[in-house]
Amino acid sequence: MTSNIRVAVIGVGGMGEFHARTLAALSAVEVVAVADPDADRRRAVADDLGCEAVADASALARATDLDGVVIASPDETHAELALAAIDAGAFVLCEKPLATSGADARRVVDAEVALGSRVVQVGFMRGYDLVHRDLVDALDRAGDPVHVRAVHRNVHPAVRPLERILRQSLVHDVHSVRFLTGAEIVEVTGFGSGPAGGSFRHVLVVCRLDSGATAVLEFDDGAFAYEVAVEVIASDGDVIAGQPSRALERSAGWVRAHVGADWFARFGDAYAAQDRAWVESVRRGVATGPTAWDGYVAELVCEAMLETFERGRSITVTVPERPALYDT
Ligand code: ISE
Repeated sequence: MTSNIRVAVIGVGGMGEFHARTLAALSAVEVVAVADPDADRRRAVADDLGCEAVADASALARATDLDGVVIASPDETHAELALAAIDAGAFVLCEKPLATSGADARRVVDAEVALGSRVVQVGFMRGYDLVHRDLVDALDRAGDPVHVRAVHRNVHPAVRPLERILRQSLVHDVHSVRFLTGAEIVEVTGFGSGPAGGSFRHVLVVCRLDSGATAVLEFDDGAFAYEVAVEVIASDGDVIAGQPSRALERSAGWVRAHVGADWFARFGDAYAAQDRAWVESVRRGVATGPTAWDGYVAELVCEAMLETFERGRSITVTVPERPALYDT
């Protein structure tokens, strides 16, 4: 493909607007339309980018003159929009979660398999983060992963339902465990604490992997600052990836460093690198990065995590056989 790639962005809330602006700044890309149910929001972004503002997200996903569609709308809409875009012949960058049920995520996988080519990338962006890439390099020398400790802290003033915490936040840690170990999570046991009323602030999920390794996902939704850290204990060494180091300010009896309260400060570069990689894959004609299969398996683990909290016992995750399309 030599001309500019034509892209639409569906959903221009925080994340979608970031994608739209990041993509519009790339020389090889033309953002031709944005969709959002909020008329003021879609108009503001469209006016800034000089593109069309569309109210009907499904119609935009079905448009046949697009090379790529970015899906950053509410989670429940992801799978249907991805299916529509695949059907219309576009490449897809879909924010996580790929779907809000294993069955719907599987429909996306099946659509790709029927097409016979990979066209979907799921927005698990940590693999584009320098610290995580460093971690992967170091793991090559550290031997076989034996245990992963994934720490994830958010600053959410309002209590989120557990289902949102799992599908929007812990789903990243599930993906981290999978891509750092190359193993599947086959059993989960969940523990939660505070506040009362059907959700939790702290969520702890202990996982058993099919390699024999273990993982623990530690999540806090009411933290003082945004943080993602991961530690892998391996057969020949340990690898730890914490917060990237920031300038230390020493004054008036304090030593402090800015951390930030949201993920853009920590992962802005990774999101931008992910978007550039996606554009490159669209130009080359085959999706790269985290696959629809990764999104599907992560959703199966999310369903099992919900169940462990509902039933108060360990839940087995059965990962079906992976289609050959996802072999490389
Ligand atoms: C958010 O949607 C993200 O994708 C962030 O990376 C994650 O850290 C946060 O927990 C999610 O809510």
